[in-house]
Amino acid sequence: MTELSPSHPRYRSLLVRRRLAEAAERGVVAPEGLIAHGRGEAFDYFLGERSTPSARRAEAAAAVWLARAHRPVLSVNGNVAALASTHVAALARALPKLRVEVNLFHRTAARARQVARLLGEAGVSPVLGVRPTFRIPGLPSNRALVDVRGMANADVCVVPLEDGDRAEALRARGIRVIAIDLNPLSRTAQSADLPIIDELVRALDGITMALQRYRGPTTGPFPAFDSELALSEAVRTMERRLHRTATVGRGRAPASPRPVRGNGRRTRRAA
Ligand code: PTJ
Repeated sequence: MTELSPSHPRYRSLLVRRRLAEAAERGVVAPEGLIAHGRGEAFDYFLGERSTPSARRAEAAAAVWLARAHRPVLSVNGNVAALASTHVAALARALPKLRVEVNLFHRTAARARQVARLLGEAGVSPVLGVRPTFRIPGLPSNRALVDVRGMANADVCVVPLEDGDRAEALRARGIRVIAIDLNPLSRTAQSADLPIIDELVRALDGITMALQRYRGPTTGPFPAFDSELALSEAVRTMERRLHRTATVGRGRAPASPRPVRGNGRRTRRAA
């Protein structure tokens, strides 16, 4: 196996890739999950590989929604388990009422057990979703298979690294959806009540820290969140960075990019 040198400029990224590749060999991550990661990396590159102020505001807002929820649930797929099991466990410790549920698109019973085992080793207990007890109506994929103690009856659900249609199906059941997705153009991000456009680990840690600081009420109404603004701010950040890169270094002073008009929805595109 190629040895990774810490002096490599993209050492951290190489480490994460290796971790995912190994998890794919063990069957925790679906082969498609590696492709999904590459897409995420590209968007993170555009964002500057850091949490933007807008993402931090979204994480703080998500913490308030989760603190006030009666039955909050965090959905975990293969990529999430491989990349962030310990961060999921830290979030569950900060919010003991949070239920953690395995939910797989490329579902097999063996993969569900493996994902649950990784979460268990990180300290998550209980882990729901290994033996689904309910099917979300109108959703043809295996993502419909959920647990009555978890997602089927949640009031707030965190869905990181999704593939599109489940956010809409959850919302149709009256469940508030918090999405974590680096792609502000994805259908999940666009249809979520509270899209967090940030990298998974940074987002989970941001929510956990905000929860640890939170001293407000743990019941009551959910404060409004402007999802369209959050999406357009992410698009603008990417646009600005790309514009700067395209002009600086070619002897031209960077001019201000043209502002995104409207509410960012003009960039809507299905993932
Ligand atoms: O484990 P399974 O069987 O449930 O399958 C999981 C995958 C990820 C394969 C499945 O959900 C899928 O195909 O997802 P998509 O449609 O590729 O969407 C994943 C989204 O997550 C894309 O918009 C990526 O940009 C984004 N993404 C990838 N890695 C990260 C990310 N967002 C935040 N943090 C990341 N590390």
